[in-house]
Amino acid sequence: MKQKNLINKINQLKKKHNAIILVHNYQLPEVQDIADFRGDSLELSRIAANTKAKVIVFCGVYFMAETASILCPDKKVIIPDKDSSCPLANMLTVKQLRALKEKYPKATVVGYVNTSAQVKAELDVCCTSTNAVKVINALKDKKQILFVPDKHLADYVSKVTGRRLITWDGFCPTHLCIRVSDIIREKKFHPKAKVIVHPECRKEVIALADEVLSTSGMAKFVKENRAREFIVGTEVGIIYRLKKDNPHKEFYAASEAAVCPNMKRITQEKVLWSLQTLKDEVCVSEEIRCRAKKAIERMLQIA
Ligand code: CIZ
Repeated sequence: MKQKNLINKINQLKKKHNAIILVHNYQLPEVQDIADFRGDSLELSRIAANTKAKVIVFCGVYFMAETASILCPDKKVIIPDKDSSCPLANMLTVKQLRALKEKYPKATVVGYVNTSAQVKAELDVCCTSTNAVKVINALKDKKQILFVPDKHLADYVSKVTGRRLITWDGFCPTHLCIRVSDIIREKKFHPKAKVIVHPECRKEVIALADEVLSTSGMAKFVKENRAREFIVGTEVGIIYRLKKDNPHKEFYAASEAAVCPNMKRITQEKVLWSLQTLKDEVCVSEEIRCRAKKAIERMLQIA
């Protein structure tokens, strides 16, 4: 089908089903182009919760669509490719988390949003890369904190807050593709560029950054900052958005290897299929949903 026809069909079906398309910052350009809203996982979930639309087409990895479903049980959340999973989220199972909680029974458990709904149900508080520092700072009275599953984010948060955290050995394989040598090379090519990196990067990379930011933090920072050039240390998909929003600025990927294959599974064809079939629906059991929602609500109260 020709691209124009495909987009027309998507728009007709959106109207028919009262649907909106939410697209994560790391998605393919063709998917970003049909977004009603783009953002990070929490921004998108909050839009999902507040929209009048009845159907949410969530273009991101599975845990993100689950988060939207946790926050809006009255809506149908569908994902155009249910196999878009997050390797970092898959690195911590409920069983592993329960064993860790048994080892540290008095610890407050903080979990990154990159976790399954079942793992979220075991948390005291959830956090995102935008608010992790705020969340930890708000737990001043807590003696012991477990921070799961990303050890690099935990290391960064620990450094900024001065809090010792008990961590898990999880990591994002895509962010680990970004190396110190990449930043050094790009800085040589673009000496005036500001280096912005994601806190899921390794600490040696973070040490070379001008700013450490989530994807929504990056979108805001580059818009407001006077610099005209930026070296971007995160999944390369965000560069399409940054360039589209800031056509007069230049963006250079710290590493072209930082591609998340799961984020690239969704295409315009799959979005059309999703709207034609209203599949695949993301379902979280009511018991898990209510417990997971509490951890998200605690985060929202703090941040
Ligand atoms: O919360 C998100 O969307 C993730 C995983 C990263 C980010 O910084 O946007």
